[in-house]
Amino acid sequence: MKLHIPTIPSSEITPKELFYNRRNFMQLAAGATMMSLLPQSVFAGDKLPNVKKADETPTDKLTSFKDITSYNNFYEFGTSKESPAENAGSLKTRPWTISVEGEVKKPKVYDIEELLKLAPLEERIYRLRCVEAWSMVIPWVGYPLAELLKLVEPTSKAKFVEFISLEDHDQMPGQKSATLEWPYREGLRIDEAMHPLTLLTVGLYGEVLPNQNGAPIRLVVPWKYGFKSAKSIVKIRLLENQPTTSWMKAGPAEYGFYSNVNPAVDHPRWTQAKERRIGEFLKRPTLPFNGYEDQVAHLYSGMDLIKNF
Ligand SMILES: Nc1nc2c(c(=O)[nH]1)N[C@H]1C(S)=C(S)[C@@H](COP(=O)(O)O)O[C@H]1N2
Ligand SMILES: [Mo]
Repeated sequence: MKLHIPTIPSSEITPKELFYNRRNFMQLAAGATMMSLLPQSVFAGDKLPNVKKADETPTDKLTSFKDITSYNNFYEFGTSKESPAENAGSLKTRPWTISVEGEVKKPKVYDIEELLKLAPLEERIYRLRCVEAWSMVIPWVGYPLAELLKLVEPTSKAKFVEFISLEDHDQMPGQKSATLEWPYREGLRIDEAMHPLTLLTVGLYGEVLPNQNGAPIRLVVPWKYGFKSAKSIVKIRLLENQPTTSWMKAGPAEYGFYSNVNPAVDHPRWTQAKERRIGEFLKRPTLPFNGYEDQVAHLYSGMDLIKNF
């Protein structure tokens, strides 16, 4: 690497400046050597390199970066919509690993730097429908979770996949309250987890994920209510039996394991027939499977989706 040192005519340099410039140069040189030895990391706000643009652009207008990053549900940082953006600065996203374990032939602890390079990064513009009857349209960056699951070789007993978020009461002040059972746990059936729409997500709007959106790595399952999309994942377990999720424990009559977006099945305390798109005034009708019916309805053929809500 070549360093550009500003050249100042020697006649104008005082002894003090001479010392200062020399010290600066030495620090720069030391920094450059260290940087080339360290693995390259990226942080919130950095552009993600080599992202393949989405081939399908939905007709819905994208939600603004500001709304996506300042109106969040991330109970580890408090229960109000503003608290994740205010508090998630304390989350340390390096070093970070995801342990993939359970019913797999090749369990492995993956480092985040390896996960970032595991498969080509793609932009995916998805609608996100929160169970609270609001929605957004978000240009995520990631790759199908199936790319990772294939590498660990699930055994024939692997019927479900559990996602476990970070538990660290110092970094995550919301965990000092028992608003949910910590760590946050979610789950999918194996065929849902392997579906090409299920995205292991590392960015949005072309940039590294902001902490409040689940940095450094989260799931996005666009045909299910938003809470299925676990943030800041540290463990993925393949299981023979259906896991119990944090939301099922918090309210078994309100939050089922499947939680497919379904305008025909109301939440016990409010209707799911309509939703408010963040940034819009009038409500719009909610679509079955959040508009992804053509791609995913076959996963549930023969199932009673009122019982399996
Ligand atoms: N670990 C964890 N993951 C989580 C949540 C949470 O509180 N903790 N909230 C969920 C809910 S209810 C929604 S709607 C989405 C919101 O994602 P976003 O803030 O990136 O829009 O994250 C989901 N993932
Ligand atoms: Mo949600």
